[in-house]
Amino acid sequence: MRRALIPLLLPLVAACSPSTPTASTAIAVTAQPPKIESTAAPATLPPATTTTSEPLFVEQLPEPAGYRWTQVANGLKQPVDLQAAPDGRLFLVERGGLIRVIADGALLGTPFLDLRGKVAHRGGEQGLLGLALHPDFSENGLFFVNYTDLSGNTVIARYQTSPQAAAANPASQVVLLRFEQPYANHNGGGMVFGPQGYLYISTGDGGAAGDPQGNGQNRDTLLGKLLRLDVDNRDDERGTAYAIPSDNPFAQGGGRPEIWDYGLRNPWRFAFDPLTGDLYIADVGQNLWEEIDFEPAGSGGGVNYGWNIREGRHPFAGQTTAGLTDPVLEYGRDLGCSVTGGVVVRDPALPEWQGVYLYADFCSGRIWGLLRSGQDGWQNGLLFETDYNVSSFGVGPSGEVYLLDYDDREGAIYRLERSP
Ligand SMILES: [Ca+2]
Ligand SMILES: [Ca+2]
Repeated sequence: MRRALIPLLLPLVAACSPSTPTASTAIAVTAQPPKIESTAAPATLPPATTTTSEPLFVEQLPEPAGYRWTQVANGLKQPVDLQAAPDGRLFLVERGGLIRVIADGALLGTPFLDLRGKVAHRGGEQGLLGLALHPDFSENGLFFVNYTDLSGNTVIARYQTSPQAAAANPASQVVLLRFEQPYANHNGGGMVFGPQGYLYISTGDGGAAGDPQGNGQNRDTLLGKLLRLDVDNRDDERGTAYAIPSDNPFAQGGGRPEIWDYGLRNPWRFAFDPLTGDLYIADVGQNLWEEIDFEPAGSGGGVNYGWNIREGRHPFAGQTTAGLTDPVLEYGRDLGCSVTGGVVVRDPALPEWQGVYLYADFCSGRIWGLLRSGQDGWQNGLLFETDYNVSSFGVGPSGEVYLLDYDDREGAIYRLERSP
């Protein structure tokens, strides 16, 4: 079976983890971490540590035996995203189209929003895939969703609610962007507000295998990209309910003005370090290599991450390397089959984790840490071996870190904590 035909969120994969993880399971490291080369970072990197204040990054990855993933909710149906409201609520996205709520530690029966009538979730990769709350959500009640509609095409839509309301008004939908998906898979799905308050959206290459349409390298399509929109303004000239930030790399031409980066295959999840503004993109590979791309704060965008000329650091459809940015990390089929991008830990309760970028493999359940180390290098280490199908990570209102264990019925949320 061709690797590309294995959906990222293969429902049957849940059958591969028959044991339901129990709460408060401490998971020991039982395998050697993958070997990665130290990769020289771009010259624009700020120092990884500073002597004038608290270090931005710990010097070593933490010893994982002192930590555990504690279950905080279960019984979810295919959870794929977690976002925190400023008032402490957690919004959980179920792939079928519900946004559910955890309030005061309890999973509520009434959903925050029910999009099941608008969302197709055929195969393993369609559905309600991403949620982002406006940075001023507590004042304006705006939030944004990314889903595949009943025709399988991608919709980016805005909703508005009273910030404290238990449920959003489904009639408040304003579609910002809609674009055709030529195949059912590779729909991206990530939605994150960046340091300047612009909304970043990850799109897949459209699907099938090997990017047959060449979308990753085609700057005239929104597929295979990271997009960057100004959702606080509209563009009456172009007739869009969003505006193009004037410093987007192709705002003046050379490609669709919404594009921030390109050459991506299926960047399901990406994250900014909230302290440094650095960007981490986890791009799901084709047959051989899963990868983590790194873009330092202050990048002007327009970065070409290589797909489909390259898969990871290896030739795929071509031999050139000119103008292409390789990942800072890759791993092969010996360690997993589908990377799930995580978050940079900035939990004040876990100072020994400061600056560690967590990521996982959906198939193998392995969870690694990637840490900027010194001026120009990286540490990477296997931290946890689990039987979770990690579909996403999230950050709570206090900076606490969660992971989502994907399952058709027993989907669960876990929080990273120090072992007692
Ligand atoms: Ca697609
Ligand atoms: Ca790449």
